[in-house]
Amino acid sequence: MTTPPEAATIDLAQRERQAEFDALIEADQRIEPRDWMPEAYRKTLIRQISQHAHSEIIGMQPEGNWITRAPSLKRKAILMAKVQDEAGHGLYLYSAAQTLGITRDEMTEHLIEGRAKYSSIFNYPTPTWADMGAIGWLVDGAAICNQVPLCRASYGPYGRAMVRICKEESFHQRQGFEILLSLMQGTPAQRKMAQDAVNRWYWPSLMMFGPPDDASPNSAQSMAWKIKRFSNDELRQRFIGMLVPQAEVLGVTLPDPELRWDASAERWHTSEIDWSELQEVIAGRGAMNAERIRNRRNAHDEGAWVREAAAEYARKQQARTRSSGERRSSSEERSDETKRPETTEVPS
Ligand code: FAQ
Repeated sequence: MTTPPEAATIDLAQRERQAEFDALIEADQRIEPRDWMPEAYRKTLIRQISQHAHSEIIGMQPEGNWITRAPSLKRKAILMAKVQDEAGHGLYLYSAAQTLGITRDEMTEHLIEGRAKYSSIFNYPTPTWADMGAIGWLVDGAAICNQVPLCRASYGPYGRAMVRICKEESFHQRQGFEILLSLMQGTPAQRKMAQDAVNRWYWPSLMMFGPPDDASPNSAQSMAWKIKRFSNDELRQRFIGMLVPQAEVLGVTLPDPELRWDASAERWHTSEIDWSELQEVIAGRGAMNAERIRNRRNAHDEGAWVREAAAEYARKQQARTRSSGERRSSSEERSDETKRPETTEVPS
């Protein structure tokens, strides 16, 4: 059977586009929204970027919970700014995902219907002020470890969003460290509160990097496409290496009696991570999953009038710009007509 000539042409064009895409990836160049990309690459990016955006948006809740109860005006102002930054990160990331052909409405719908994933870490409760310190130090610390390499992600809009986000995350991590340091220099009750928060957030923060490499179905392809630059386990190891000296400065104990540097293997030896806990939380059965989604859905419903008002305002602005544009172009036409005899005059 012979291939019809049009099919052969399409096939050739497809192979050429794929070769161009592969060459860009190979040369460490950026893929931009205008470029052709394989469908699976586009879908993977939508999956990862939208999950990331949802994480930032849901991630506002555990700390938002403490804004009214922060122990001083200064702490309140700092926490409010941090939570606002997270909203901003979510918006950059939704915008990056939108360049791939999904709408913000679709992503929001997936989230509030409980169909979208977001980071497991935000499904744990925040019962004490020390949790704000532990979130900053451990959760933002893990986020930085994971996200600095994403600044070099092969997809341009994602990489560029990550550069701005990482600058703010490093400030967030330091403010968390500073909360814990103040508590550790305080009364025995404050030190106990700080250690208790570290005990509760340490293991979940290690789980943020995802399942171990041999159980991570997406890693190999995402690394081949240079979306991810390091595997989940490599980043987890790097994170532990960052925490150990910082824990010493703080005077807190990382809650793993087996934690030690294994010089022969050149890696941190840890106790076995409880992967069943990660699976349970990802499946929606963590302590706070239902409440986080309920709050997000309520906020979305209660914000309907704001979206309607903003859309109406945008519509009116557009109509005004259009009609003043029309007025301008018709008056330009008139003034062109009055000028025409001068400019077109042919000297005799
Ligand atoms: N939680 O094959 P892999 C922040 C899912 S932002 C929930 O290894 P991949 C800032 C995964 O999606 C924190 N689900 O997947 C902040 C996949 O499911 P799918 C968020 C998880 O994509 C701080 C399946 O398991 N950061 O903290 C988790 O190659 C403070 C198999 O996993 C990002 O999103 C998990 N922990 O690697 C805000 C960074 N782990 O989609 C407020 C960007 C895995 O096939 C306060 N994302 N899953 O159905 C990434 O780097 C990657 O997507 C990973 C997962 C590393 C999260």
